Amino acid sequence: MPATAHVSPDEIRKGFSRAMSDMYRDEVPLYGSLLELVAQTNARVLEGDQGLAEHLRRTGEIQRLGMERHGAIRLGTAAELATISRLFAVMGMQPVGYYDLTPAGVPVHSTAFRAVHEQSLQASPFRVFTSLLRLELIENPALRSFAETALAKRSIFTPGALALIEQAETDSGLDADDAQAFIRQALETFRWHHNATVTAEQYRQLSDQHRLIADVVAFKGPHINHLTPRTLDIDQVQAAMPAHGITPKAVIEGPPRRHCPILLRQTSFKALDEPIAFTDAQGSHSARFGEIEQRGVALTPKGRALYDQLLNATRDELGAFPNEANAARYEQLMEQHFQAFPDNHAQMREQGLAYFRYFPSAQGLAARGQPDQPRTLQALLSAGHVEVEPLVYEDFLPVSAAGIFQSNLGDTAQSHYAAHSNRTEFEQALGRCTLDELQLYGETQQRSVDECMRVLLV
Ligand code: OOG
Ligand code: NI
Repeated sequence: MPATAHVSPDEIRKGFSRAMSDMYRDEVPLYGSLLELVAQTNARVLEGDQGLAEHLRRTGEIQRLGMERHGAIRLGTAAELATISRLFAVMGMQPVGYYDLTPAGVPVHSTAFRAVHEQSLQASPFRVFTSLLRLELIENPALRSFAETALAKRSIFTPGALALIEQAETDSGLDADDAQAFIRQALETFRWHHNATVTAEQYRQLSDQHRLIADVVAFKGPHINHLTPRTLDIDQVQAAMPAHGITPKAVIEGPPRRHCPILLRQTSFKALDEPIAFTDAQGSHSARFGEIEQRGVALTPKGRALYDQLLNATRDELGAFPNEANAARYEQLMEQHFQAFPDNHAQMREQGLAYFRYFPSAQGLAARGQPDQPRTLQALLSAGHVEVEPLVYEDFLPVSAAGIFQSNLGDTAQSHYAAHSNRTEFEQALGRCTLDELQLYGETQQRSVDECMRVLLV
C-alpha cells in the first residue's frame, strides 16, 4: 500500500505559528492592537521607501514580514526541555545558540528553536525563545525541594501530542490529518491556565524568591508569554504605542537607530495583571506581555565582538541599568559609542563585520556564457553582475533578552547569582547540542555565492 504523503515540517510550523497567533490574540486583545499598529507602520514605511521595498522583494522577505513572529516559554525540568525539543523538531525547528541570563540576574539559561535553512526561514520564520529554570539557584532547600516536587508532578504535554511526536519520529513525518491533529495537541502546551497548582502562600514564597520561579512552578504548563511581530521601524511604533493605549518600556534594547540596521532592536510593554485561582484563594499573576522587534543584518564574529564592546562601553559609562530616569542619556551614549560601527553595507562587507547574500543581477544573467563575464566574485561585484543584500539576523541577544525579562519582572526582581554559565548541563538536559548560529549564517552566505557562480559561470 502506498504511504500517504507527508506534510513538510515547514508547513506544520506555518500552521502552528498561525494557530498560536490566533490563540494569543483571543487571550490577549492588546496583542491584536499591536499587530494592527505594526502592520500599519510597515505599510507606511514601505510606501515611503521604494528602495527598501525593492531590497525586501529581492530577498523574499517582503512575503514573510507579515507572518513573522517569535514567542517565548519558560520550562521547569530537563525532561520538559528534552520533549519540547522533539516537539519542535516535528515542525523543523532546532535549538540554535545558548544564552546564559544568570549574569543579568535572571535564573535561567536558554536557546532559540527555529528553522535553520534560508528556504525554511522564508517559508516560516517562527521561533521560540525557550528558557530552562535553574532550580539549583533557589537557596532555600525546603523551597527548592517544594519546587522540584511540584514540577515532577506536572505533565505539560497532552497524551495525543506525545503519541504524534513518536509517530512523526518513527515514520519520519506526518500526513495532513495527523499534522492538523499535532498542531491542535501541541498548542495545548502553550495555553494560559487561570488555575494555579499551588496555594496563595506557596505562590508568595516562590515569588519572593524570584517572580520567574513562581511563573514556572505554580502553573500546569509553560504558557506562551509573548508573541512578537517584526516591524520595519521600531522607533515609529514605540512612539505611537501610548496613543494606542500601550505603554512601552523605557528604552529600546539592542543597537541604536542606524541607517543600516544591525542585529536586533526590541521593545516591550509591561505584563498584564491577570486573575488567578490558587488552590485555596483568588489572586493575580502577571506573565504575559507584548513585544516588537526590528531585525537588521547578522554580524560575523568580528562584527559581534565590536557590537559587544560598544554596548559594554555604553553601559559602563551609564553606570546603571537603563531605566526611565536615565533613558535619554542612555540613548545619547549609545549614539556616541556606536559612531565606531560603520553604517553602510559596503564598509561592513569590506571589513568583514556582517554576513551578506549574493544574487545574480539582470546584467550578470545577460552576460552568461559571454567571454567577458568576470570569473571571480569580486570582479562580478565590481562589474555589477552580482548584487549584495544583507543577511537578516534570525537570533536573539542575551543582554536584550535580560532587559526584556527584567522590564516585565519589575526592578525589584534584580538578583545577583554567582553561578557559572553551564552550557554542558543545558545540552545534557536538551539531549543534544545547540547549533552555532554563526556557522549557519556562514553557510547561507556561502550557498548564495555558490549559486551565483553556478548560474553565471556557464
Ligand atoms: C523571554 C525574554 C526574551 C527576547 O525576545 O529576547 C525574549 C521571556 O521573558 O521568557 O523574548
Ligand atoms: Ni521576545
